[in-house]
Amino acid sequence: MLHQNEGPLFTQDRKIFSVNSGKEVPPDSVITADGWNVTRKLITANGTMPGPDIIVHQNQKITVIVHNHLLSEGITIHWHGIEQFGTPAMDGTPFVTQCPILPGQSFNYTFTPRFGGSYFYHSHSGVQFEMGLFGALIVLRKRDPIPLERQHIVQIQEWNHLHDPETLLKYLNHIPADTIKDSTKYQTGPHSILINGKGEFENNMAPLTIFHVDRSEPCLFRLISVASDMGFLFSIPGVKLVVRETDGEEVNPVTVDKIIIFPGERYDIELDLKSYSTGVLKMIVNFLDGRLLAIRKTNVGIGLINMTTNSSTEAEFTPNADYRQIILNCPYLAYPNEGNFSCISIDQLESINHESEIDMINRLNKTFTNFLNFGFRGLMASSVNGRIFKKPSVSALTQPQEVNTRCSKCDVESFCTCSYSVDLESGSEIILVIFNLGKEFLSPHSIHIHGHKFQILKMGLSSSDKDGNIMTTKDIKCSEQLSNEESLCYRAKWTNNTWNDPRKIPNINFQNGVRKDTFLLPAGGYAVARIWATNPGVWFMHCHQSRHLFEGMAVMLNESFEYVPDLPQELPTCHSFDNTLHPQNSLKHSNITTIPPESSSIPVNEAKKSIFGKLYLNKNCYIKDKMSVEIFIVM
Ligand SMILES: [Cu+2]
Repeated sequence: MLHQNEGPLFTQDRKIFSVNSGKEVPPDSVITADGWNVTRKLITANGTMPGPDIIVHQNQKITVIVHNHLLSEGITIHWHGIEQFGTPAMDGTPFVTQCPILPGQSFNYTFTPRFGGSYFYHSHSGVQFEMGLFGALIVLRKRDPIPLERQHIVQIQEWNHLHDPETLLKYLNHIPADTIKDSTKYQTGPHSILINGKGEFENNMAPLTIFHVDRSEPCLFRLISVASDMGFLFSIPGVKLVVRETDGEEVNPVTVDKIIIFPGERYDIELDLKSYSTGVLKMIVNFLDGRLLAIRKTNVGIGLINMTTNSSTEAEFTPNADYRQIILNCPYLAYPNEGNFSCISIDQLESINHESEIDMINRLNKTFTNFLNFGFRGLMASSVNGRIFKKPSVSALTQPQEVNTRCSKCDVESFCTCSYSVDLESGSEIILVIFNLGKEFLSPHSIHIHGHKFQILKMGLSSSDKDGNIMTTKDIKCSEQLSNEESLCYRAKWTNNTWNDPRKIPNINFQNGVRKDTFLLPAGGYAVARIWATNPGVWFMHCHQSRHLFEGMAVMLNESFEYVPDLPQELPTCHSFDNTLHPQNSLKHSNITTIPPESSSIPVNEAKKSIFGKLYLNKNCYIKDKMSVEIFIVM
């Protein structure tokens, strides 16, 4: 660690000290990460990692001015989970909804969060997210039962304290797959887990994040996975976790012991600590390794919950070895290698429909089913339906005539590289069958959608045996000619034809299936999810595990383009210099009209009344009126 004024630092007793003077240094004056004594380059918002919390009210219009202070990289900021109703150009996806903000430029992101809950913002350009450019975005509801002063934000990330993520990414692609199991040998794997930017490595007693709670009242912890690739298992040993929300969707509360949380997911949990003695509770986060998500016992992430003002004794609880613990968000029917656990899958959560979805255009009585195989090829390119996603060289939303989405080189059993785009017909009900099957490498993925939340209607979980073999689902048929194990599974169907009417699928929940913008797709299994094509725009849908995204596991949803609202005239354009563009391959754009006022479901008056730019502050952080991006050299 390196301090701006004090020079090199060392850690001791959860504190940091100057090597030169021996003096203690204030813990928030440097980004300590896991306390490893080597410097690493970071890219941050306003100089902190995580960046400042942004806390706003539901239906409050906000503007965040992003200024790019970097010398050599373009950026965009994505508002993860915010559906951007009527403001598709504010989604912050480079070359899908906007051109990157170049060094020295700024971009005003103005939008209105329509639903409450826990969200976050992060760079969607390159590896800047992994280098520290992220922060929490919390949308408060009037009816939220726990007041802001008893809410805590828990951002969980993996950390490699030696390398920059770009080097790792390139390096990893050149290592033979069979040697990757020993990731520490190549120093490619993460070394530690950070909670709100703080963690430890090999008991180095680096400073940890401490959450101060008054145990006489219930408190809310908003878990946000800002991980790059890894799944985590979260628990507070001895404490029941009452799950109230996920991804901004309120659910009938479930009480669990542990939660699996994958990159981009959020879980809001309520804790009732009245019955505990005073002292310090430990929040524990484990890495989940491999396709079976084996619980790693080392490199644990720790956060401290201090239930008194000045005690450092550990709180008492009596672990009961016979007790069968409940894990939420299992991607398998059971956890064969991991002790005494019961599983709750995500489709067992029930949504509390306090508010209906928002439609920018009218719904039609039409249903389309799309099968999307998130194919994973180990350390080679990943794809969706065999299309390895290539970023357009222009902003697809704002320069539709210049986008080439042709994937003509893709065959039923071969892949190709292209800017894959799926058209969604205006106003229709879209059933997405999302799976990970075929002869490619089976792996759980964290599937994220922009502009929508998936309503999870059904999960088709696979099962696994103790040897790590996965028994894949038989509900999906990959090919007429080949077995599922032989096919690449790019043109899949339901095995049972009657399921083409989604309402005839057994155990499907159209009533109150939970809505999530990010979910854990089981290896060898599937999810049936629903969206309504009533939010016109071009939306990115991709695996939120960065490595898989970079390799090409992404698709654009070209939704109701003729109803895309008027975009700000001044939006920058960008393109390669290429005089061989073929306009006939562009996204459908011919009848761009403004949205008919009678079909808008957002009351115009309400939008006009909303407050402009007023941000609410968390007591533990600060926010400037401008968010800037700066390089900080730390550690
Ligand atoms: Cu993935």
